[in-house]
Amino acid sequence: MYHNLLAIVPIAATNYVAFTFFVGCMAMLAASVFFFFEVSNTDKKWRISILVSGLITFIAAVHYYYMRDYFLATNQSPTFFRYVDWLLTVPLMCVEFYLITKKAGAKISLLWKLIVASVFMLVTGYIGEAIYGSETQSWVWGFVSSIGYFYIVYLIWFGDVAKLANNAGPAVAKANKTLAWFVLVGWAIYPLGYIAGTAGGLFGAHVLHGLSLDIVYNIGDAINKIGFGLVIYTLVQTDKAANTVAIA
Ligand SMILES: *C/C=C(C)/C=C/C=C(C)/C=C/C1=C(C)CCCC1(C)C
Repeated sequence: MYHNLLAIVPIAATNYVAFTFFVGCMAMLAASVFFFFEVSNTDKKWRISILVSGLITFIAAVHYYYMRDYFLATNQSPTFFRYVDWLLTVPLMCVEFYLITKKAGAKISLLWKLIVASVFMLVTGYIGEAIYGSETQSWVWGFVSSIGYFYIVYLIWFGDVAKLANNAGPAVAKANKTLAWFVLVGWAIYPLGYIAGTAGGLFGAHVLHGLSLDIVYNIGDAINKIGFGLVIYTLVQTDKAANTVAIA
């Protein structure tokens, strides 16, 4: 019986789901340490932005640690924890948009629009993935969820976020453009995974079976959470360089 005392479950070489949970956790942790240390190196006006970048990856790291455990113990997708993670981190990504456009006059109501749209997108997505995931229902919930997604895309590409970012100087405008591509292309990984991996998603084709959906989501998270933070970090560096030149 004593082997039960050993809490470590080995990860088989071909267990790609567990592998991506493990590597994802380490990558998120490393990114968090980097962002947290950089806070003190950062000009006051950008500190909260860098801190939020670190919080996003740190919250993900903790969830990944838990999801890897859950998966190894049950061999099932940790869908619930996945959505709890997203429900915390995606609104924080909305906060990043608010923070970079605040100096150009972004109002708190803009932040709320982004947050409400993201929560709507995630709650309806969860219903389609975990509660009513049948052939006839999952595509309906996926469709409804996409309304929230496209509203966010609209705000960032053409709406208030884009307008304010373009008035906030070239560094912010450029960062917003890059983040907008992340939201349009990087975030699209999730609905594409959903379409391929749920029963009613692709006219019932269901090409991605079971746990491979986790691999798709894990890759999406690594790109989007760490990438997002690095765009903010680059913005801060660009702004610093521009100010140094101005003073000299
Ligand atoms: C760090 C986590 C991020 C950036 C998660 C983003 C998730 C999405 C953009 C999910 C979108 C979905 C749809 C647009 C429709 C189908 C259901 C979802 C929730 C997968």
